[in-house]
Amino acid sequence: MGHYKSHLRDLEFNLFEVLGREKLYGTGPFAEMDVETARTILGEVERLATNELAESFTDADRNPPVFDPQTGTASLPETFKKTYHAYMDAEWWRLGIPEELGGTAVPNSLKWANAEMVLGANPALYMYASGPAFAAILTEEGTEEQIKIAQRMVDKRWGSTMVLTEPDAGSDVGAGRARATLQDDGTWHIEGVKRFITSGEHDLAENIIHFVLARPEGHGPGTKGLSLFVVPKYDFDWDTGELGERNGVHATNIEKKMGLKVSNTCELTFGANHPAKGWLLGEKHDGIRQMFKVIEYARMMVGTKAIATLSTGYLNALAYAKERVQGADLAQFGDKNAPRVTITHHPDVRRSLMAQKAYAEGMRALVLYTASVQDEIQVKEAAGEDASAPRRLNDLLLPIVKGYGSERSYELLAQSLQTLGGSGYLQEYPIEQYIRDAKIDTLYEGTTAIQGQDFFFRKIVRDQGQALTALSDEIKAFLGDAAGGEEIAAERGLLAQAAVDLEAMVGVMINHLTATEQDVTNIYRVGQNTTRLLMTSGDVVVGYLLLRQAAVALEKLPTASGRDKAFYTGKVAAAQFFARNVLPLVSTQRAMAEAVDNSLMELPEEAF
Ligand code: ST9
Ligand code: FAD
Repeated sequence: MGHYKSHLRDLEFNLFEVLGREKLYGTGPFAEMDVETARTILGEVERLATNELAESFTDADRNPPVFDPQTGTASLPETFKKTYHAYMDAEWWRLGIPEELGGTAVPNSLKWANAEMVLGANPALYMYASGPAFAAILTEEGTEEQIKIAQRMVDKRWGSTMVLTEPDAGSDVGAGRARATLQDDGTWHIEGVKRFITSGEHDLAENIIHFVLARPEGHGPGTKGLSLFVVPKYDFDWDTGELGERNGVHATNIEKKMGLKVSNTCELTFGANHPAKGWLLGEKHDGIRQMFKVIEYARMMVGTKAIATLSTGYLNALAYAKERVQGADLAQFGDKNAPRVTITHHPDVRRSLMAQKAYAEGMRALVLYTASVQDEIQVKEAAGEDASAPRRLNDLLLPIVKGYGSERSYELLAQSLQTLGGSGYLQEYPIEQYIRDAKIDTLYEGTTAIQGQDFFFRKIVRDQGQALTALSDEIKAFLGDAAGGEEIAAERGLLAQAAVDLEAMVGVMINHLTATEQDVTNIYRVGQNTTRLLMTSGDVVVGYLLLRQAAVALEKLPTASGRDKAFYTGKVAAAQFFARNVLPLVSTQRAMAEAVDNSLMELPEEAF
């Protein structure tokens, strides 16, 4: 048995018992889909993930690729190549790829449910395998002619990258200095150094298509002056895909990292000795908007990766705890001869396991709930209807999935490790690697600080609170229905109070923002609270989703038996635990947000 422990039962519970995804099947854009097929796909992906995909996870960490400056590449370990080809040959990557490129239309909820298992089993694999997903940006934003590139990418299974970051332009993408110069033949030459580029160089595919932000000569400063260019590793015939000359983009270094070691993180140098030829994506200089389509996808992916890792971390910890015998039952503290028990008998271990379970399952619910909002966008757009409301809601939820999902997963993975005691610290178990591999999730695709700012300034203030109000109304409607009855009445009360406190927090931040009209330094008070708001909002949404699940479970429990009974009982327990142990903290967060002054900002730097 490999390291990866999936939770297919919970994925299916979310999709079919809570979110009612089956109602979309057989209609609209998903006319070809039915529940049985969906369950078969999930089962097959689970089998693949737990076996072939998980197989190289440890070996590729212990024997990571090493950069060879002579050849300018870092070959991937054979074990990982085997995994990669097993995944590509199984063809599940076609789910959600545009049909015109040979993909299969599926609701995003099904796509992300499958993605969770792949990302949990072998996260770097998903990234190396995302060339066909990248091709979609060409179908949406490219010219008629450029759609040929998309088709070649899919047919030839080429790799792909998103290329934004530079040494002096990380969070501040607009500080990028890479330049683009128009050539007489309509192509562009890119010059500059990009760093930290995932999958920027490898030997899994014969070609790599880079999507690069660079500034054309004479264009303005900041992100709005950037354009998006398609730059291949090898030039190629757009009709046949036959490879031509090596293009002037080269890996000049590959980073040595804390974790996710098999994922090559590359310094890419463009146009040093030889021109790096590229094409402007589409016909307009509109790079940052176009790149954000990729970023939105990648932020969803990073959140899903983090949460998938926590889930397998928890399930590994649980399996260990059920076996590990240590100490006597606390209730027998007076008896030195009391029998030794498994650690699941200890209240403190139970507390920690339940925290891991509640967050892992609550954040899975968050991912799939967000994906279900994306389903709604897909359905409405296919029907030619206005999809702005679900779009706004999806926009609001994305920083929670990414920022909150990654922070809480990293935090709770430490508890998964703790459950194993000293053994958790050993490489014999997967959790130390999970922690190393998951740390990156709070950093790339926009750090948590950036997610917090995006959440407040763009997704709440700029949206004039429309999506937030819609979500808050949804929670109020759930509370109004008294779903789940008496059994979870107290917990619904805790959710209601947390929702009030959260609204008040937003209110105080808006007041601070408004007060910048009198004194601009009030913006610092907002800035001290943006991450707090993001994290607190995540707790409230997860609390809501867990209680929604508990209400469904309570309905099913009277007729459930065996494993189902245990599953539903666990659902109610997780929701109650979360409501009792996490939601009351929202009041404290509110009080802290209200009390924020600017003393921190007035403190001289030397005092730190
Ligand atoms: C990275 C990669 O870290 C790590 C993993 C790699 C994995 C690769 C595999 C992934 C698979 C991908 C498959 C592809 C599938 C594609 C499918 C496509 C169909 N939402 O606020 P302003 C835009 S990569 C949407 O003034 P600043 C918007 O156009 C590196 N759009 O920003 C806006 O204009 P307007 C990741 C947004 O102050 C414009 O930007 N690096 C959003 O100029 C300007 O907005 C980062 O993530 C949004 N939320 O710049 C950088 N926000 O307002 C993090 C902005 O007119 N830094 N736009 O609409 C930031 O995000 C900064 O906030 C900043 C600030 C750069 C945007
Ligand atoms: P900085 O921006 O310097 O941030 C440093 C600290 O300051 C952070 O804590 C940050 O939150 C904080 N901070 C910065 N600005 C602000 C602000 N305005 N307000 C509040 N806090 C702020 N990039 C790509 O383009 N493509 C890739 O494929 C890619 N893959 C990556 C893979 C790995 C393994 C790594 C490590 C990075 C990757 N990146 C990639 C880059 C990644 O997106 C950046 O590292 C990230 O955006 C942060 O930028 P930075 O590292 O320069 O940190």
